[in-house]
Amino acid sequence: MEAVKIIFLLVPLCFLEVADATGINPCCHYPCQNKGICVNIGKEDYECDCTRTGYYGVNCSLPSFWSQIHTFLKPSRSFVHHMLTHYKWFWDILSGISFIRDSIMRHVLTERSNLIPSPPTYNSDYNYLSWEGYANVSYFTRLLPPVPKDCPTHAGTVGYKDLPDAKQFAEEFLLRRKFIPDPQGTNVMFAFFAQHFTHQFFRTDFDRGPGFTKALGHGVDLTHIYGYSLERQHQLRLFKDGKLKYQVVNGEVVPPSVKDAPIKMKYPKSLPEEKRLAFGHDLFGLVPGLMLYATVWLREHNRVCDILKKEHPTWSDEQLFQTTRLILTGETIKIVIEDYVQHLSGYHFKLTFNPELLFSEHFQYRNRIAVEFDHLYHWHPLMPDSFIVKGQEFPYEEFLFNTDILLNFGVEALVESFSKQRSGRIGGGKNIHKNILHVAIGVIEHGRQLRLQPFNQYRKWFGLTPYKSFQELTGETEIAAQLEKLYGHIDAVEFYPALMLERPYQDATFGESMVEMGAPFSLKGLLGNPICSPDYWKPSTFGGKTGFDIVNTATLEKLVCLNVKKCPYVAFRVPYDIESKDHTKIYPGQVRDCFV
Ligand code: FL2
Repeated sequence: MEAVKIIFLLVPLCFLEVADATGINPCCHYPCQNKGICVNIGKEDYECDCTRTGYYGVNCSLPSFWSQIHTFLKPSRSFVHHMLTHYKWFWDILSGISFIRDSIMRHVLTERSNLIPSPPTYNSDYNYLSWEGYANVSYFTRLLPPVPKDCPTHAGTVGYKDLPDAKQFAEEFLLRRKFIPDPQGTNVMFAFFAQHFTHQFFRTDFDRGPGFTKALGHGVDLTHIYGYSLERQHQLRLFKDGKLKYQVVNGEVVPPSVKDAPIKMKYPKSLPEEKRLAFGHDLFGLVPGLMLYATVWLREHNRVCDILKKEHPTWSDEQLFQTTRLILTGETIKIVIEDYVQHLSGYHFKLTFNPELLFSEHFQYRNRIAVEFDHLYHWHPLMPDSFIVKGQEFPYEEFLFNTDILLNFGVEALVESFSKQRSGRIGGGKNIHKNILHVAIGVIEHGRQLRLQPFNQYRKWFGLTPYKSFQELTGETEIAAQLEKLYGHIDAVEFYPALMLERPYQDATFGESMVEMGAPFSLKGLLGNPICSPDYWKPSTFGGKTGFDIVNTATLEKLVCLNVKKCPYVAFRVPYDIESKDHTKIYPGQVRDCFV
């Protein structure tokens, strides 16, 4: 009886074509559901290609038998998220049983990665599949094709013709009034890690436009450490024992100055040459937090070179360098999954980096950075109002491009200070410091130039239900009403603004969409790395068991503490009293034992 009812309901729906004689490109209505592909036929007609969507019908809206079963059995995302972020005792037990832990992790990785088309599909100039779009890696890829140029509104057919001014929008909804601390206890150490790590693959080529990238490796290639051209890499290398160039200042190993490694770096004209440090990434002189990570990774590189050289005294400089680079790539991925994402997700389930989990699955070891991932990752609310180093407060003006902060305070002091300073909450709005608000404005403007599809279209792509109202999006009424006035329709809300203004999860850094959209890109990028493939993932790739062990036991704490004299407090969250859950309580002078 129930099934008959469903069929009666669905049949009229599915044959209801988007028919209008208005001359509007019918694909502007997004008629094709469930990832069906909309193809124009003539001027006013269209066809949905439902191949392998699990749905059929004119608009791919009729589920196959298995799709119905699947939908019926699938728990909602927010339920899964609730489970994962609560019941610690339960996850402690599950995480302790290795085959269960492995099955869950395998499930997480495959489910998430399957949401990312691989090989990649569209880019900002090709809203249909093309060889150019596939082969031209100067483009960021796109999950969803651009909104057709002939649509009546930016969102397709709904919403107002004119969008709110990006600057006014940012000032109204994104600008920080009073610092909102992150409820998960995220610290500035995390914020700088995010910035340092992601800038290896987010390098928009503004000369060509917001759809282009200068990071042609499209993933974790460590070009931010080694330079993005062979020429740059060679300038940074010592050509002895595989090592990188360095200098010793105040008894500390730090990156070389541009005198010793003459490469192009972005610094203000006033900064003298000997204070200009040389990094793989030309912008890493911007903040001491980036300089800090560059210094730590430089030391780590040279430390690993020493270890490899001891085991392989006959190896050339080149082989020592290349093998060390692969080891550091592995360490990076390990730390990102098990420390960084572990913290960010707030999950009690213990995440693991184990490429072998995917060897029994169909998985493509390749990655292409999507422009949506780049936009989503503009986490500028993380940045605090000012930076506290050893009790001394630095406003932005004194902090930016200040290489003296690294040289005078040293790695230990910076790590300890950044680890104890709380960062801002990303989601929920009104938390971007005025000095960096222009970056968010830029993202909104680029999103428009790129004709990104509206937020709800992305919700659907990621298997989430589209929001039905502005109240549902923001979880309140005041901002919701203002947004409604500006956009007119919930289906017209833009991608980045919605991610920032979505109601965050309870006591969390951000809301459902940031997790559900960020995780697939992130995990695909991490596990899609060639070192995770069956032919690479073996001890010999990393110079033998010793190197492989370095990868498999890497942690943020070891990364820092094996490269300093006295181990500071180092974590991605501020220290807190576990009993009282009080994130603001800091143990004065908390110091851990050194590993060495
Ligand atoms: C945005 C989201 C993530 C990482 C970077 C940017 C992210 C990745 C993974 C997960 C959560 C995230 C977790 C581990 C997940 O997918 O679990 F927020 C299912």
